[in-house]
Amino acid sequence: MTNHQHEGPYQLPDRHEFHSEQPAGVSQQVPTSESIRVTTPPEVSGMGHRMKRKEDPRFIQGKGNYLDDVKLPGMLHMDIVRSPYAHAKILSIDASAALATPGVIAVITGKDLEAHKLHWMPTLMSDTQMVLPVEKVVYYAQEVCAVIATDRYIAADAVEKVVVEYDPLEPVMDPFKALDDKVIVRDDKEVKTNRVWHWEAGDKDATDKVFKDAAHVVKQYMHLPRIHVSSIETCGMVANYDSSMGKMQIYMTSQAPHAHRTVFALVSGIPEHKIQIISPDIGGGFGGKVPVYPGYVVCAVASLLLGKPVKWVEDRSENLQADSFARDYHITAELAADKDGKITGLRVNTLADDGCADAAANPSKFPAGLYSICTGSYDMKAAHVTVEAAYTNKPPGGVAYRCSFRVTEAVHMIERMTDILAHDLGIDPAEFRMKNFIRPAQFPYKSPTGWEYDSGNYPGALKKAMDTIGYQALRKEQAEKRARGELMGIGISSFTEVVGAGPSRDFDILGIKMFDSAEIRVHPTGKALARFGTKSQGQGHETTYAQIIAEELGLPASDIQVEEGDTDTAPYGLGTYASRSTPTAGAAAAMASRKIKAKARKIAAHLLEVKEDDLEWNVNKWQVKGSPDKAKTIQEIAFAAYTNHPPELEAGLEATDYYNPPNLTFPFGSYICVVDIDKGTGEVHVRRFIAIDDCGNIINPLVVEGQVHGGLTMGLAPALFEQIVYDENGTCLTGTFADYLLPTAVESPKWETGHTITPSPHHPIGAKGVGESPTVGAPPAIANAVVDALWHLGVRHIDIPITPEKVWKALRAAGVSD
Ligand code: MCN
Ligand code: CUN
Repeated sequence: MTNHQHEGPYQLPDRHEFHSEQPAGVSQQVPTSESIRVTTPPEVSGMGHRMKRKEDPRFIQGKGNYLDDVKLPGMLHMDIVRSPYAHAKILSIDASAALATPGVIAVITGKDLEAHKLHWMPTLMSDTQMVLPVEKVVYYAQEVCAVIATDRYIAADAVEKVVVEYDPLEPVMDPFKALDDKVIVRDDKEVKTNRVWHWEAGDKDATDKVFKDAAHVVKQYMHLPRIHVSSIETCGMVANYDSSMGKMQIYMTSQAPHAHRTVFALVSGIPEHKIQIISPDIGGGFGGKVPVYPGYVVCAVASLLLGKPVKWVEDRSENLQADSFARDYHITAELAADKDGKITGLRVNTLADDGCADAAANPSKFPAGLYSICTGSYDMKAAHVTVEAAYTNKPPGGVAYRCSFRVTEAVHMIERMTDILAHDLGIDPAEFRMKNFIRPAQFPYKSPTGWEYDSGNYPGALKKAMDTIGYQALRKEQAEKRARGELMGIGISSFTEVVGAGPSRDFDILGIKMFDSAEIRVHPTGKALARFGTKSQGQGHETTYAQIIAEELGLPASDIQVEEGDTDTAPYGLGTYASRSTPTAGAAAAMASRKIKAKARKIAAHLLEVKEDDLEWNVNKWQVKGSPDKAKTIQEIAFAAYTNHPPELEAGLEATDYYNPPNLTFPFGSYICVVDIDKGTGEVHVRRFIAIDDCGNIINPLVVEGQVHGGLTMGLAPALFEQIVYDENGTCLTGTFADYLLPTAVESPKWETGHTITPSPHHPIGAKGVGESPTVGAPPAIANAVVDALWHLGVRHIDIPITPEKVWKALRAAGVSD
């Protein structure tokens, strides 16, 4: 591919990445251990206990309360007419037959919304997106108009009766062709170009110099195709406008209810205190429930116009065809090394296919997310990274799918490049990594693209993975098999993640600074209610937040009720994505607990008639130093806080904390994958997969293992199976699970997991996020294993998903057949 060095004009401002100075001391060398820290007894179940998830009894019994379980009196149902073209003018919409259907209440078109100036909406990246089209459609399955009826099935039947006349336009599906500006996707814009923005990070001149002096350079183009999260629950909303109260109550599949409330208030003009967003139980989010979809807006408008509750729930094909996509990065990377095989520099040029709008959910300052973390776990002198974004006739989106803001793309690139360079130099990939890792003694480590890694021990994790899987024995087995003509590969991925957005100074969504919150109320009888600005979609927050508070206050985790997702009751927060809940709201839970503990100390001193300084904390009580029998438990203190508090103190035992982290957290890990390849069919069989993760201190090992198992399966999926495919007309060919392949238990290996523990030096409980690490780390381990099996045949790279067809073709090209 060629790299286009075109300079503007762009639709959105082009940017050079900038990082504010970190406060001193947030990153440092921290010792690594293997044993999980446990300081409370099982009755308390603070951090480190394998407590079973409190939410599971209701989920397992089918008693969760999901969006589609919400049924309100008089509720109407909405269904959506969608475009059969990727690019077409709308000549007319005739809804008369639909409206004549008994039970149909209304049909809402773009023209109806235009009357209220609601036919366009802002995206979370300050771009604009159609809610319903007036002039033309810009992607296949785009929302064209909505039918509201008394019954879900009547609405679906009436959708078939709406007659839309289109004048098809040529679509532009290839982002490289889009840059020619022959077909303009967004002719609503002043500047007639498909160029969205240009972004870069790192030092170009220093990188060019390193490449000039390099002894070895490898170069590779790779495409990470469009993929889609496949949550069990699709997206939906129940909007309930009460005109007598002037209040809009919204049930919504939202990973970020407060942020969505603010966006709705700004766009609709409804005062923010009159909007309540309730995010009920969510059946998987994975990033797909961060964006605002047109369906949400139309559903809310329908309730506003009709004065009745309106429900909209997507079906599976709508979800697969039109919701936010992930990846779609075309990457050309170059990695340089000196004569001793030491990596010196990285140069990356990227073309991002944004679809018809930049509707990613990135922090404002980072249009390419945190992609510049792409120097990964390796120490090098210089790096330079660019991304050019293009509009095409595809649905908007760009981030979702367990990705920590584009870290998946960054890690796939650097881990593939590292492997290619090691193979080219004839050095074992494990040895090559060990030689090039940022060493533990180098922390605090400042990366060439401006990140300051908080703590890490990369050789420790790789060594543990190698010892666990028996690396040397596997290499021996591979050599023997190769001699017999059998194809076996071993792949490594030693990734660095970056999660916890974010320090408010650099991170915001639409101007709302990123932080997160906890509010804890300890009741007189020593039971507690804790509310958060995040929103679990299956991650187990009801259990793990309770464990953090139990750790700090000694209240049993089972006595702490955790609530999230109702904007009328929860403190303001930015939501759950980018594995940020532990680094932000988890920290807030500890900090709010500590405020309560400080007040509890004053109350204990009053009750025990001693000075505060004479007291020390012991698991769940303040006790007199030297006489531990003189003590007050947190429960006794809680009762006193409402019945016998010191006269100079306010009654009650509550605290709130809005936590602004001083830095992000940098979890990491080393994964090793072993594959066997069938020479006849090209099928890849993952024989073993070992994942060693380091997420700092572990709150609940059972939950972390669950996150890793699920995340690894979601890494296997794009590595071998998943991709969204369009034909040349722009029709989506992967709109059902018959064409969009997911791995089931049959295709998934037995995941072997383990950990090292290198605490975060700046997080109050030393924890880092973990939710996305396995999805970030797994695909390159699998891809590296496949290429490792085929390298001696001249295969340097295969793009994911690595289908049997691709492998079979590579084998054929190499003259191998069975
Ligand atoms: N945890 C822990 N110890 C640590 C770190 C985390 O015990 N050192 C626990 C946490 O307490 C939490 C869970 O692990 O219960 C995940 O924590 P964290 O890494 O902070 O991530 P979030 O809670 O912010 O979850 C978001 C992350 C993302 S961005 C995606 S995408 C994803 C993922 O979580 N979506 C999921 N995992 C998912 N799991 C389920 N079941 N469903 C989804 O939609
Ligand atoms: Cu990028 S998927 Mo998670 O951040 O909700």
